[in-house]
Amino acid sequence: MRPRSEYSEPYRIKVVEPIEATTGEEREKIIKKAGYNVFNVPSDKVCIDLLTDSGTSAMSDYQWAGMMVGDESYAGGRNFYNLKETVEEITGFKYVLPTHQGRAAENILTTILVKPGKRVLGNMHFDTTEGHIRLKGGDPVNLVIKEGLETANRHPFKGNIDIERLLSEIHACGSDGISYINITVTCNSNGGQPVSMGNIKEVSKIAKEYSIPVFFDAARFAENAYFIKKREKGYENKSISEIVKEMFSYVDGFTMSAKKDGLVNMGGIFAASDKELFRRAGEWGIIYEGYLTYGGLAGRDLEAMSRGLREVVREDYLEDRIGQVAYLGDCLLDFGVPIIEPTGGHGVYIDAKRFLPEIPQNEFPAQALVVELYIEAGIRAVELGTAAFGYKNEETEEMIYPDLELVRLAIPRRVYTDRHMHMVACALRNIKERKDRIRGLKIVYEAPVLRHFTLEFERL
Ligand code: P71
Repeated sequence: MRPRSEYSEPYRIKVVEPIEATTGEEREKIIKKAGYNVFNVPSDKVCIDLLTDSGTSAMSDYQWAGMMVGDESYAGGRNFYNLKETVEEITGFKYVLPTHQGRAAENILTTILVKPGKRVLGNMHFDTTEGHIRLKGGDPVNLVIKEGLETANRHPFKGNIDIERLLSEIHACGSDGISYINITVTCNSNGGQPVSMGNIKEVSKIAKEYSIPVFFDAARFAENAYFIKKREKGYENKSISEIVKEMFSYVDGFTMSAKKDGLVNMGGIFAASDKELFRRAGEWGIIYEGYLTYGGLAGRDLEAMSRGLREVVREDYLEDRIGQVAYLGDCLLDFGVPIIEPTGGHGVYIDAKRFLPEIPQNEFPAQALVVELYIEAGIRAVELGTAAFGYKNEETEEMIYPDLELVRLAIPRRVYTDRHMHMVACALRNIKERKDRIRGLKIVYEAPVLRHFTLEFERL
């Protein structure tokens, strides 16, 4: 194993959590009983859990210390004011509403901005955002650049919005036909790919011209800023904080799942610059989440979030974080495992179509690989392919398959070491050696909505 760089992690470890070992034989039984769906596997039967980077990160001693100074007053607690001050300092937004997680902030935003029958334009809306837009009668439209969907294309900003397509959407339905524009930074759905400052600026300029509000889905804002610093001309000597400030200066507000770059296990934020819009958001916030100064969270959670947001914009932290993701990607490429390149901010995405070309999409190649990875080494990944996004056209009864058939290895922040990453790569190398013997799957149980959480399969 080669170390990833001459530098080491910018932290040392004070508390550890044991990982219980299981045998391959046990895992065969467990995954069969789970209907070949890793969501049904108890987490203590998982060795390395890469299901998600959301809410799974390790808090610092400073964040844990903050939990002890939680002010649990119903209204006006001190931790809310700390959070508000932090958010204003980092993003420039002074109207801040805490929520219990990201989708709750999306619920509020879509409730006030989505007009039935009107479109919401974006690079690629995340599932929960898309769900909320549709629930309010809106029409989510994805306008990511074409390079964003080509897994081997090494474009530096594969999360960018296609400006030509954006303009033709606006010309086709007029600004009245569009509720708002939503830019997801980084773009989760195609590999945690960043959006460039140039693209954010241009989208914002066009939106202003047509009086369309622009919001960020800011779940991974700091990781996006790091890529801008590393890849965009003119930003190499700017600090992460300066880049973050500039990014947020181009939008009218944001929703944020703080479970990612907030470095907390639970929490979210809604923020906006317009006082009237924020007042309306607050009205819904009170009904859905709780009073304005706690939004479904305990005071101690607000303090941890406030401290996490200050830690996440540190460059040494980001260098280590994104470096670890790139390291896993490099190990996999060395072993000849096809992945989305370049690697993004929060995980490595394996291209199952290229890895298991013999298994057709109707036999769930990405899910079959998720199952193999669990059996091989107790590693839990998540399928982002036919199980998650395939559906039947109700009129024609025809199955519609997604373009991308991916297995996501999402990496929790500050949780696993490079040796864990190396073990993941070795497990995939072993699977590659016996991949001709891997069989596809068929569905035996399926729920009507969000089926991938509860699907049950049998091996073919
Ligand atoms: C991820 C998640 C968590 C997740 C959510 C739904 C199904 C499976 C896993 C959540 C996001 C996200 C973006 C860009 C909003 C949310 C919702 N991601 N925007 O990637 O990535 O945030 O979970 O706090 O409600 O595993 P929330």
